[in-house]
Amino acid sequence: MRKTLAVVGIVTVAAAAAFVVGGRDVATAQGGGTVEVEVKYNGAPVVEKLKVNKDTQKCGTEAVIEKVVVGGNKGLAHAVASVPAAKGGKAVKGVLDQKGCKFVPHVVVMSPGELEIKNSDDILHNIHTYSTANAAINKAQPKFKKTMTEKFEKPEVIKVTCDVHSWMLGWIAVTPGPAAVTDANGVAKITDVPAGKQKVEVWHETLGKQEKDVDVKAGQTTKVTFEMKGK
Ligand SMILES: [Cu+2]
Repeated sequence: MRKTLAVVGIVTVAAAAAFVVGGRDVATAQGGGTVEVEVKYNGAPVVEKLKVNKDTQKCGTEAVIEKVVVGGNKGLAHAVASVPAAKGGKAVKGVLDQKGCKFVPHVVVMSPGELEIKNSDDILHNIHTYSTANAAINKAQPKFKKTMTEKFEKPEVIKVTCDVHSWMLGWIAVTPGPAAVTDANGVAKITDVPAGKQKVEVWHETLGKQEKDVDVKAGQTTKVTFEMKGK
């Protein structure tokens, strides 16, 4: 009897999950379509390692700097896929953390506006941005300052480093249109893209930029593949 009850419970949970997914699909259909971007790279990963002798209780004794991350099926991670001309979509607030003496995520996408910068490490970090369209920032974030907020109003990809920990490197992609970052398999799903002909742009920190035309259909997923070339 108990077994039967447990099975009923699982079925109910599954039905609830299906309902949520269905609801999301309806929302997408109203807002436009989805562009599934696959970014491939034929070359080898680029990883640099550095000995660390500072704040080792938080940072560890070795920093791994991943410049080109290649995952399953030659997928390129940490690439920004965006539709820059499709303005007026849902605003996305960026959140960037400093955790284990790394910027997490390595690449954060955000709409023009506010970025929440966290310090989860309980040690001193320093936010140093290299920007041209937005004002550059060079600000200490002591361990007691768990969160600070900065404004980036102009579209731009901004390099961010920490002057306390020389290996820390991250990117802030301020995008006017919908955008997403590729995962470990090189896939990024851009949702709420207006239907019609759109230019999809892919950017990677060392492999550069590429552009492709995509015909987006409302309520549907359009797939497009990019192949980044080594330099
Ligand atoms: Cu730091």
